[in-house]
Amino acid sequence: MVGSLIKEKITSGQKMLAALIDPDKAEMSHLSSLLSTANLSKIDLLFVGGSVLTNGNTQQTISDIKSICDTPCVLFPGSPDQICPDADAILLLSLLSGRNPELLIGKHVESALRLQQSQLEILSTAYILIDGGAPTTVSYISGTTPIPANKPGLAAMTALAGEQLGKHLIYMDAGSGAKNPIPVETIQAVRKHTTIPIIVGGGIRTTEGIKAAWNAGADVVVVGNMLEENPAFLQEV
Ligand code: 1GP
Repeated sequence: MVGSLIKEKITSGQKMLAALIDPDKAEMSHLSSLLSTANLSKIDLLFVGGSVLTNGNTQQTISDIKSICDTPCVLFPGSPDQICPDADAILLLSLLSGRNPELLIGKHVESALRLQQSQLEILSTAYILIDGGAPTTVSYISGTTPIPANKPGLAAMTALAGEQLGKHLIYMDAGSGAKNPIPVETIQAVRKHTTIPIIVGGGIRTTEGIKAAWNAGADVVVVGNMLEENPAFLQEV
């Protein structure tokens, strides 16, 4: 179970790395070279999904991944049509930084029965967008404004509200391809005020960036774009 794996790693003082796989960019040849590097680099989790898909097929991507490696696949869905029962778990995201009711509860109601039938492990997640210095697909598609990067207190209050609402995880995201990653002060503020595991991603392009997020309190760091551009960079981690 992915939730237990995260807890075990935290208990044993280990940090985790997740790779974001975008089904739109996941042809088999690309996946196999990326995942052979992922195996070598000991990536702990594969997040699969995107804010919006054009021609990608989540089901096919999960099946291709499962034929190559046994790293747990966690859905990171931008919409209910990305729910795939063959994954190991799903980040059931509530976009708490925004005020779009569809992404706070509407889509969850629509997908509740499908999720129950899928028997996917559900990881209820407080999803918090932090401004990454330029508009991102996720803020545009969700129709929400991210929390300003220089307001760590607001991020901490939002994350704490998520924990009080019973979420299992916090995912702080600057958005895929963000110009700036989330400032360490913001991660530290959220860590100080919450006790549940913290996932951090968006715009992390260096091994120093990964370590800075870990040291600031992230339990899981997510890399997407940089891994697609240069899979070898993870070998340094
Ligand atoms: C986006 O956190 C992920 O949701 C990964 O972002 O593609 O910028 O690494 P990048």
